Amino acid sequence: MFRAKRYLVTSALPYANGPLHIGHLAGAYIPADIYVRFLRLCGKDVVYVGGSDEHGAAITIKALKENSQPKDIVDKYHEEFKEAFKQMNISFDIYHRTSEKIHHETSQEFFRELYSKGEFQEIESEQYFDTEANQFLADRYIKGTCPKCSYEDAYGDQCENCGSSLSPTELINPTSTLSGSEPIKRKTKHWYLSLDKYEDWLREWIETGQLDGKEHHNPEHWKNHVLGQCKSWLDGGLQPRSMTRDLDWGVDVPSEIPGSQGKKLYVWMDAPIGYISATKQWAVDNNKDWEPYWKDEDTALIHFIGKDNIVFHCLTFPAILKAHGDFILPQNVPANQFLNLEGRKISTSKNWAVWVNEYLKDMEGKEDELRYHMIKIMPEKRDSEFTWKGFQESVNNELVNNLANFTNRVIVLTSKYYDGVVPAFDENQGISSCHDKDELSFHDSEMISLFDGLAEMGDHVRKFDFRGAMNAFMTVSSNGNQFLQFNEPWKAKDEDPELVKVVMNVGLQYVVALSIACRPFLPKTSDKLRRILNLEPLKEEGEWTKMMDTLAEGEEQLIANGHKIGEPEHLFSRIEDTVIQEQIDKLMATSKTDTETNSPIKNTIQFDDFMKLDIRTATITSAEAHPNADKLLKLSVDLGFETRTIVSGIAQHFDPADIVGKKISIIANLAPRKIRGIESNGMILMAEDDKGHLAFVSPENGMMNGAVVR
Ligand code: B3M
Ligand code: ZN
Repeated sequence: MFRAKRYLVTSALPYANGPLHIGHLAGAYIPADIYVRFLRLCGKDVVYVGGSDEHGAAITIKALKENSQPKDIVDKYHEEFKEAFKQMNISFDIYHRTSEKIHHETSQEFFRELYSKGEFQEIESEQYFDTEANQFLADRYIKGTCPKCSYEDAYGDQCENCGSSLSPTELINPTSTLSGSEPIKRKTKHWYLSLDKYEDWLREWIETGQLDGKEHHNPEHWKNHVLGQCKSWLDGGLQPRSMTRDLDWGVDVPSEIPGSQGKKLYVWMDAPIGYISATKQWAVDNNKDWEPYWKDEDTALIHFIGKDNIVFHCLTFPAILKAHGDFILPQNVPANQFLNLEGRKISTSKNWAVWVNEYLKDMEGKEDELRYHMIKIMPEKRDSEFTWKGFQESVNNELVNNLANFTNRVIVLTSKYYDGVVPAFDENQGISSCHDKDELSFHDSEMISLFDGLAEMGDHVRKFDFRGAMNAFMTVSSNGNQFLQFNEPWKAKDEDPELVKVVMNVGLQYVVALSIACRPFLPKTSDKLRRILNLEPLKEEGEWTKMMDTLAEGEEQLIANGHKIGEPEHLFSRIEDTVIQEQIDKLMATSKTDTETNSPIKNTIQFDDFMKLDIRTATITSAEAHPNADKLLKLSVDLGFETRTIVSGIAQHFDPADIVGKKISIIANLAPRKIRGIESNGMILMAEDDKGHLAFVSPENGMMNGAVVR
């Protein structure tokens, strides 16, 4: 079995072309931060690296649109990110940036090595060129009609409607999103990495966990959706992928390579190498050696990312590392799914987001509250949803009513009964407990319950199940609360003062344990609790392990008798309805509608074009989930003279049972096409409002099926 001697943990490098939102936090930063803090609390050797991804077409395009320079944009966002991460207490050992010299050199070294090993194929191809903007167009900046599902707003690399990955030349009626003009094809030469060559090797590594004949990792420890995505890419067959671009911003293709002029590294080649350059810089700054973290087989490399980055971290980057040689591969890539917001996808262009920097201003001091709620709803296995109401409930019902209430009661009562001094107690006191264990003293049996609860939390963290871990943590807190409730020291104080000493001592042990256990989730709260307890703040140097050892041995206490605690102070305060309502109002008021963003009226068509469409009324007679796609429904629709199957991308908007019997309109003469294995005959007309809600376009009551709409 693999035993890590050290850990190198990474969080995806955010693109420095727009502010951070809560989806970023939930996807790649909070989970990584929990993990590394826990590892440090266990005394592990861990380096946690991150940084801004400052290259890529998105940045040049933004500069072009804003009439500024790429450098100005990345400088601005890099500083903003750094500050936001700091305030959210994301504990990077280094937060680097890909515009640094050390990164350009490291990336070029990779390119040279792959080039000299003959890993690239030089391929000349025709690519879209925007003559107005005078540049080749990155896939994302070409839009057109999806050849698979006819969705008109598909991007050059992907159709968001049917999920197919596309290449820009497949799009029907392509337009440049830069100038709005129709791009022309122009020849250009690029260096392609033969991913196909690595297909078998990658498959073996991912599916069996074997690496070159040796056990590398246990694939059962990988998340299902990560394995599933990898498998579906592999099953689709890997193609050579271009590792260079025609851009004027990015890492230069090394100049000694013939034809390198004007060519830059593809951002997805250089960005993951950013993890390595960040580690190098960290080593320089801290007088350490970076190489063991990337080259020793007993290092565990863990990448925290969002699901849209899976292919790059599980296939492309590992292939690059392998092609280069001498580097280790990730032990795990615990990617998260997406976080939605108030019923809709988070969208930067529609300003449908909770921006981290605004949250930090509006909700000053409530960093841990946000962390708490994000962990609670973390999209670990499936997409999840943030609502402001949900956030409020988490804070008021859980942080205030459970954690803060329990700790505060213990502290206040200790101050009141013992003048803040941890009471010594008699081992033989007390027999009744809600968590009774046979033949153990009252105190010992409580300490064992505490140990068990904490151990459970630790198990969840190690499995990357952070929701489960925080749940276990909160259970420890509620057990403490129950214990206090059960023993009612406020009633027993006068009749049985000896018992009350035991009870209060146990309560204090719990609070100390919570001050350590909360650290990965709520670092600021940990500091606060330690201050209230008049204990040293945690340095994250093995304190968890020490605590577990102390509890396991059962001799010493987590907090010594006679220790004087500090002043009571509330850990959390309630969030009022008005505060929540303000946030909801702000979201609604500042979000943009489709018409303001990307649905302008399309190009004029002729009457003849319209007459080509055969639109008919129909009724949905059955609806069921598509077996191979969670966004799709398979519908039967009655046209009066025939019944057809239509596959429609509305599964996330309607429950199949609710739409049977609905009157609808369809395009009846659309060429049939297979959508994820099912042939679809026609398209349902849907209206979408500015909030992304969908409605059928239904004829008025009484209209027959199959009537012509014109
Ligand atoms: N910047 C994409 C993203 O933010 C990309 C991640 C790079 S990780 C090496 O989703
Ligand atoms: Zn499509």
